[in-house]
Amino acid sequence: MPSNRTLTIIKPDAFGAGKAGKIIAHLEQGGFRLVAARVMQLSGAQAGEFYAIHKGRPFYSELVEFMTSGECMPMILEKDGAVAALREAIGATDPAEADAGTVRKLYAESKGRNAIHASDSDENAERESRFFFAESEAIRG
Ligand code: IDP
Ligand code: MG
Repeated sequence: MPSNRTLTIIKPDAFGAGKAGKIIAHLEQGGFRLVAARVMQLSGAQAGEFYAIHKGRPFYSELVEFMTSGECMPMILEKDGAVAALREAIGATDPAEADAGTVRKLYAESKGRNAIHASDSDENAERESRFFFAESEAIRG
């Protein structure tokens, strides 16, 4: 996974509310290019494994329940310095603390139901991308 790619998920709150198109347009206008995308509903096992790093945290079961509550949209995005650029574009975890113009400020409801996921390192971007996509599914390798 080149370091100009990262993994995002439009979460069930935003996808279910029909905000996927607006969020993708916002990201494209911010210079991100869509490399791979799918629509799916996560099983409890999938959400638990994806967020295994948070196992034991007080919000873990709420997070797994939320992430399995409806369809979501995992995507691989490409931009120079993609991981840091996307973290900046989505804003703080809690939309109340997110900067103006960020995806979470614009589209998130709460700290839990916060519209979008973004990988936090190149290593996790690689792991998370492989969680959802085969290497052959990401265009241009
Ligand atoms: P991040 O998504 O900004 O990287 P993390 O701390 O990695 O934030 O937490 C992962 C996800 O867990 C958050 O996006 C949010 O959906 C959920 N979460 C984090 N903290 C809380 C909380 O205090 N209450 C409820 N849900 C939370
Ligand atoms: Mg995180």
